[in-house]
Amino acid sequence: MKVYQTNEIRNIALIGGSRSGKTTMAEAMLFHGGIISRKGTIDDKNTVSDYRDIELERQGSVYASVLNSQFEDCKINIIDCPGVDDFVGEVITALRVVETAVITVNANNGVEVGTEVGFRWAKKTDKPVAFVINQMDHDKANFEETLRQIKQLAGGAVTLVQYPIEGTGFSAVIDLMKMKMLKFPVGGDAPEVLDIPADEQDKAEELLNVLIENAAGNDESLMEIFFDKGTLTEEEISRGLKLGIINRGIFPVLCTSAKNDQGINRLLEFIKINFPAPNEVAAEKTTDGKELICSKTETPIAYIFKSTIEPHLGEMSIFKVYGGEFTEAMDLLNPNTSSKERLSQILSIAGKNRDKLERVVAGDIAATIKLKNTHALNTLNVSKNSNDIVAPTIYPDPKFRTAIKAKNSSDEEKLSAILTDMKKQDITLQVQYSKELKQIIVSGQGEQHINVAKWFIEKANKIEIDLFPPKIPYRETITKTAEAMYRHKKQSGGAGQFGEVHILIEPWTEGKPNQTKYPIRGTDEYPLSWGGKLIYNNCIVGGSIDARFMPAILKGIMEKMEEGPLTGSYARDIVVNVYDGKMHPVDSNELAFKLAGRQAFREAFKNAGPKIMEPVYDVEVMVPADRMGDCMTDLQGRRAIVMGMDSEGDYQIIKARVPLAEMNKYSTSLSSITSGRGMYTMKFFDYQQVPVDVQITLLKAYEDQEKDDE
Ligand SMILES: Nc1nc2c(ncn2[C@@H]2O[C@H](COP(=O)(O)OP(=O)(O)O)[C@@H](O)[C@H]2O)c(=O)[nH]1
Ligand SMILES: [Mg+2]
Repeated sequence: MKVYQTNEIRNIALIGGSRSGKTTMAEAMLFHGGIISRKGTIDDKNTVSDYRDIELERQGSVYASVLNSQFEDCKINIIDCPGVDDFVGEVITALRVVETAVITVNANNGVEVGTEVGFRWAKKTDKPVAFVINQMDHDKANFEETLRQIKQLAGGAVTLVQYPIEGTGFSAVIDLMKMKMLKFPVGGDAPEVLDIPADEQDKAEELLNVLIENAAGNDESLMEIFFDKGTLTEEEISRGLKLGIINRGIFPVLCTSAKNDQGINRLLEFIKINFPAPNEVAAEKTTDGKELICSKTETPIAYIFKSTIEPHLGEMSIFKVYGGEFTEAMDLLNPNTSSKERLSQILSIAGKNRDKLERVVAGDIAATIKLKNTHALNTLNVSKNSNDIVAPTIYPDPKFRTAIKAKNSSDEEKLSAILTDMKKQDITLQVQYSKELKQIIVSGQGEQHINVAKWFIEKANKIEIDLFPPKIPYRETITKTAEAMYRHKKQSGGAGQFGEVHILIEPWTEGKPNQTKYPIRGTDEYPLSWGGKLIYNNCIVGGSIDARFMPAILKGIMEKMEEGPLTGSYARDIVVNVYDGKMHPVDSNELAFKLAGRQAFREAFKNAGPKIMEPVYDVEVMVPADRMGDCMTDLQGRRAIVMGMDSEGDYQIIKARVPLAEMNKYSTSLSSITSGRGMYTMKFFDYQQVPVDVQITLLKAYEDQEKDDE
């Protein structure tokens, strides 16, 4: 395969509504570029892009597929993304490495949730956007209405560069840059270029003027020419258009039928001429803020933006070259893991199709296999040359958590291996074994995201699993002082056991002086791995307990801190003063004091106004204004405290604090309240005391569970 130079490369992401035709469009683009000789379809389950079993079964994309096509001397790398919001991680992955987002809009449905979500992410990542109104062949296609909705979504920057001729089905468009009519031959291929019919002339000229004004508006020198001559040449329009596209001052609109292969050839040409090359947009940065100049003469540096696990090949790493050029067999260094790697092969990929490349230059996208310790979001440098690390892509925090367990305990090991593999290719899927909860917690972007994980485990790997709501990591603490003593005594037969401990416990607060009614002879401060502290004061007078037993008492207390007396959760923020006790000349030993310490602590804790604390999250919800009331009612049912409100366009933003225990399946509820338009983020805020009624319920649940365990 040919080696393309930086200025001959265009990188695009196909994003937008589910079922708007992204995958079909990618297929048509590959067909036009001669990458495939036969076009597959979604119905026949043979597209290049949706080749994974799960995608064939769902008849829709789940993972972004990296593909490539060409137009004349230009290589067009295409990342075909899933449209469902739960797979937004793939959209973010793609937007990171492309210069332009192509948002497909279904001409039957107009702007959909997926269109809005796609546009929002393109805005967040500051990416240029072009809209393609697809499915124009459909009986119910409504170009004008769809265009109106796109303008409503994206504003005045929306600029037509083509429009369909009405009344003939979809067989021709007027192309404003060319000022020609493009007539589509039946069965696809390059359009016939004809003069604009007389009855379209006025409309075409009117729209051309809008296009020219928008194009000139992005470049002062063009503005001058425009004022001088009253018009611009095709080349001049193109120059202004490209600048406008780059700085998001223009969102061009084209129209196609991906299924019938109409308008695709012109779309590819438009991409080549008017979309920015990788070196024509803002430079990427390293973690130190250094700009990486996209040129093949720079030091080679590449960024792995995605990994996939391919049958028979193992982990495939897909990368974009941010600087320099890479050749086969190069020695590499991964500065993230300090791992030495070798670029055994460079592959140009399109779904399952792979072509070997001997080199790949700045701006291009390619893949490699057999890297030892390199995964998504890592940087590859040429051996020892540089320690620059490309700033990794930032993904939204997970929104949906579930606990997972193999139905058959003999599958546990296999399950954890599968989860590790899944995590490698799905960056927004998080898997964590919680030692505290003794559960494996899987979290992702929504219920559908988790269901895909479930599908892989159950269908592809044949392991039966249960999913259930995760336990909540509660904390226990005390609110007042309390004393307790415990005597551990066992004297049946042989050697006995004896230990007696008297303690006073107090709540600990940061900054409060460490003092108690007993004289402190020694103090130790233990920061706890689960947050908060334990202060251990030795207040023993007159040698009532030997110093050598003090660590054993602490050990007993710690055991109870790890499995708090109320609900078995971690306890925190407590001062323990050991002020008295008794020993037996023969029977006292460490075990006896450990048990005495443990029991004394448990007794004191119960009398010290114990309370349960729960994790509370800062939640920010974005809802369409007309669903605000329902959304508020739902939040109130979740014990939310509203902290503030804001608005953004047609959306309201609610900021609230919500206990984690109440956030179970929130993404699913919000989605149903807002018909999929709502979005939210959540971040841990702090631990807060649970209300009395909740505490009572939790205590009872723990008691019942303890009884069951007995
Ligand atoms: N009539 C018509 N159907 C289309 C067109 N493009 C895609 N489709 C159909 O719409 C459905 C969804 O297409 P797909 O490419 O999977 O959409 P994606 O979810 O955006 O990737 C499939 O049944 C396609 O055959 C088109 O231009 N015209
Ligand atoms: Mg698709």
